[in-house]
Amino acid sequence: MENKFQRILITAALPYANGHIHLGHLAGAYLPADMYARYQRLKKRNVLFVCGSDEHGVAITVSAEKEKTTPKAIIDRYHPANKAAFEAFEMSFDNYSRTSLPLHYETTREFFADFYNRNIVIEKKEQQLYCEHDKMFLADRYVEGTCPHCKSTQARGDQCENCGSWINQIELIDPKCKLCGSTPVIRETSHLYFPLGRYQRRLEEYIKERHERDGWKDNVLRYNESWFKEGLQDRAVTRDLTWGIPVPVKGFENKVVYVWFDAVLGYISSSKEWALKRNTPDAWKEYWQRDDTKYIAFIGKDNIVFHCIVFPAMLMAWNDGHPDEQYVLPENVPANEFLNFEGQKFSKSRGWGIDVRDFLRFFSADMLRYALGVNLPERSDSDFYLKDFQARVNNELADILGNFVNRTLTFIEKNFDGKLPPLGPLNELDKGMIEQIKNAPEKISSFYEHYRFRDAIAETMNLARAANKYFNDSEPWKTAQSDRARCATTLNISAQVVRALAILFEPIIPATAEKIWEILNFGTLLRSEGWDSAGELKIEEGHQFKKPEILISKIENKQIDEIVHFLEGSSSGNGESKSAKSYISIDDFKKAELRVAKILSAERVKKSDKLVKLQVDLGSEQRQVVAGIGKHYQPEELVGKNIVVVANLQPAKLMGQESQGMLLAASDPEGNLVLVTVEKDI
Ligand code: B3M
Ligand code: ZN
Repeated sequence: MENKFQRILITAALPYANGHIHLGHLAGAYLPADMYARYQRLKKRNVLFVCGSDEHGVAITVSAEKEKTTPKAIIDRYHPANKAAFEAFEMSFDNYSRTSLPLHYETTREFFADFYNRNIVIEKKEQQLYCEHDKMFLADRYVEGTCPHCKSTQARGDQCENCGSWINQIELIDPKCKLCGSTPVIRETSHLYFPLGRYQRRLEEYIKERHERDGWKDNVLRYNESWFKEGLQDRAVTRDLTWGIPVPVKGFENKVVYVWFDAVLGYISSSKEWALKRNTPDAWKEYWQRDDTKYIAFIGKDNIVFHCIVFPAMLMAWNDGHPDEQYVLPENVPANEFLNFEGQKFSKSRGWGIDVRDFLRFFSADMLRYALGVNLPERSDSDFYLKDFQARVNNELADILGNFVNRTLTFIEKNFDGKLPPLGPLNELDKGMIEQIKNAPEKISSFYEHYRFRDAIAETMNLARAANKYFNDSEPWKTAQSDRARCATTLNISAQVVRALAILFEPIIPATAEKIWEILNFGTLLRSEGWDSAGELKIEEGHQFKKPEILISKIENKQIDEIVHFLEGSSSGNGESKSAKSYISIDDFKKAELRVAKILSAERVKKSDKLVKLQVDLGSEQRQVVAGIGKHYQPEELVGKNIVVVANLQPAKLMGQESQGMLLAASDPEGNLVLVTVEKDI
């Protein structure tokens, strides 16, 4: 870190409070942000790390409509749930706020009114999509259609998830109202616009300068370049909705502020709330309004334009009019790509993926942090497979780190009464090991400073790996008999490495690091020496350790089976999505291609008592369909039945087996599945 900086401000994207956060969210923004914050605190830097729930926008109102409840009920359910999930995952936020707070309304109004008064935000008439059936303008996610850029058919009125473009809704091809499915008409309405185009040149310079100074990631630079190439356009920052922050401008009181305008300001509000809670109401300014603050914004790739272009432009606009209140702009925006789960994109609507709170019912936060961390989608999308997860935990966390800590302390317990033996004359192996501990903090630091978290973790685990090798090569179990002083030296150095590992692993697996400190019998005061001290031999001869305990227990196959069962149960339409009843249009229904199929053969999918693999004949072709009916039908009794399948469903992989369609079934009051069959061969 450049010396110029006195403080580090860290933000992680504010997740919408409209659903549970899942593993993909963690890998995108939260785990890297937390590792970075913990690392910087260990470096003794002055850190403020804030986040909170994003509680406005159509993401919330659409969820409310689906669940037949109010937006308020939705945010009041998911805000606490997500806050708790983050806590369980050991996120070390200094504050986790929410954008429904009055404090946040004030911040947003202050910016908005200021922009209006200074003629930055101006009124324009524009063409918008209007649904004549629902009698409303279709803001953002209320309309879906084909993306004009990548031709994905699931683009929304504000953004295409597939290619990341920020869309002007009337550019959508074949738009449809999300509520009733009908084709909207174009009507004129009036909105307030933020003149993004006016800031293009300055934004390009800003990014160039920060990139030269702090090394921005290629994926982030590429996105921004494509934005600049297209040319930045003025953007409407008001919406015809009732949910949101009312526009603080005369004549516009019936509209609300566009969610992205208020969401990015949520970082500032969260910092204000933090300051208020500690009774230093102005302390937030030290982070936001001083140019010796280094501000790092962690996000997932779909939020790049808002953090690299929109938010900086808003802050520039503010700074231009307020010489005494100069906000810092992000020094870097290290956005990650996406994480897939078992080979497929996380999808709330398809029920694919796993929520953090559910995962943590089965496994510890540290196991998840480690396995996600080694596999973060830093440069490109990456995959999370349960089998990999198990292997990482067992072969690395348990067999390398856990084993080294355990064998060192067990050996000292048995041979030296649990006290640190003296360090004698050093041989080459000892010198090599000491050299490695000495170099480790700086080497790993440089990865953290450059947002290379996967490399930081690999390098940290390498130190534990080297320590195991040192222990093996030194053969203390032999020298315990033949050369006690030699044996003592080996164990002294090994114990020093254990202490180094407690420090260096803290950003990655904080609860395990805490356990190591406990076993080392170090009070908080003695641990407070920080990151750089990991390279030194700090434990004094004679120091009494506690009785060692198993640090990380291995994951058995049966535990993986349990979570797989759980996932099979939750992806078949149980739970929350059940209440999500809303009408579809006849056109929607026509999209589903229902075909009668004869079952030719059926067999169980290995390791699953629920899934059955069927070969079916559609008349014109044969297909493989994987269905969750194994608890209700024996494979033999299925053969020959005429069933109904949705033939044009996107193929999916279930436990590694491709399914090229979905069969129809219904459940009786006891929860037994009954296949929908056709009486005759047709
Ligand atoms: N809530 C989008 C998301 O959850 C949005 C991020 C806001 S960051 C200020 O992905
Ligand atoms: Zn697109």
